Amino acid sequence: MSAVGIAEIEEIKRRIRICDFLVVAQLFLQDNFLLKRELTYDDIKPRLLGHWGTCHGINVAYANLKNYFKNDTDFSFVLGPGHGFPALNANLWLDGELAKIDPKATVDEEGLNYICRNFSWPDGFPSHASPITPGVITEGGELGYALANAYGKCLGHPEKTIAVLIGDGELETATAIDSLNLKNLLNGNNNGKVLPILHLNGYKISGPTIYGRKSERELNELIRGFGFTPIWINGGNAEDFRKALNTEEITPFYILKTEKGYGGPNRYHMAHQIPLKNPKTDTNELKILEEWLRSYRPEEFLAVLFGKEQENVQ
Ligand SMILES: Cc1ncc(C[n+]2csc(CCOP(=O)(O)OP(=O)(O)O)c2C)c(N)n1
Ligand SMILES: [Mg+2]
Repeated sequence: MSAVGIAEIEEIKRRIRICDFLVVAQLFLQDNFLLKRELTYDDIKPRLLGHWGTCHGINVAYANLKNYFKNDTDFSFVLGPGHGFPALNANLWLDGELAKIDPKATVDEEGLNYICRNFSWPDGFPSHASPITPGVITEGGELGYALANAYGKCLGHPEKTIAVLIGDGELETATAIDSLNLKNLLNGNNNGKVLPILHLNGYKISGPTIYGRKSERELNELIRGFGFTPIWINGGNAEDFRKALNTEEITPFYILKTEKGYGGPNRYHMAHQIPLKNPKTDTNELKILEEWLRSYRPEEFLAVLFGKEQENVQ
């Protein structure tokens, strides 16, 4: 496939911006989702529960992969860190996938309000991916199985390509690291292709990851030792992503390097879960939250989005 064009880069960036905004809106807001007026304490959910830190990286991977594989109906995406559910749900909502199984999740203002209000909410969406999420058959809280699932899905299906996003903390689990050996079982023409993507954001909950602390050379050698070719992708860059996906290497292993919580408010942005604890009672935090939400310029893309109604926004 060719290099990524300027228009496509703009589309990818816009999609990431929409989804990042939707993540923050789901985590914090119970009203005023489109910021049509100034935020007030009443707009904030009473109990803040969900995961911020991993979400931007998921949105980057989702947008770039979706753009690249848009004409391949045999492509699928497996998401390891199920705690990144607000990002997954944002993408599924945007594409109208959620509306197929949940008629209230329409791709319009009402549907947006619905997914935001009901995230991590009694009788609403849980904080992690779960069987009510399209394409999810397990509870998404346990790390380690993504890669093995993808290899299993490819077994006997040469037409399939499956990209798997694996957290760098997740790769510390015995299940995940040992699953790299499955590559040796799936060689040949009878099986599909798995594209592992390590989400190297350097942290797992509040601690550093082992892979984040290894030198680039050490990590490359580890990956080569499993028989893969390491290919690095700078998180924010669509050209790098496209170049990486265009590789002619037969066994690529992608390393998507992002800053945990990229785009979040200063000082708090690396938070694994909620970066601002008290926007419901603290004026300063409420102000930071409002600036953060407005930094995605929701009024620009939402006008375009709802102008298009149900159309698939690439
Ligand atoms: C098997 C297992 N062990 C521990 C946990 C607890 N846990 C939840 S999230 C998390 C950190 C995940 O870090 P990483 O895979 O790097 O994801 P990200 O940084 O993208 O959030 C851990 C250890 C878990 N969910 N599953
Ligand atoms: Mg991590």
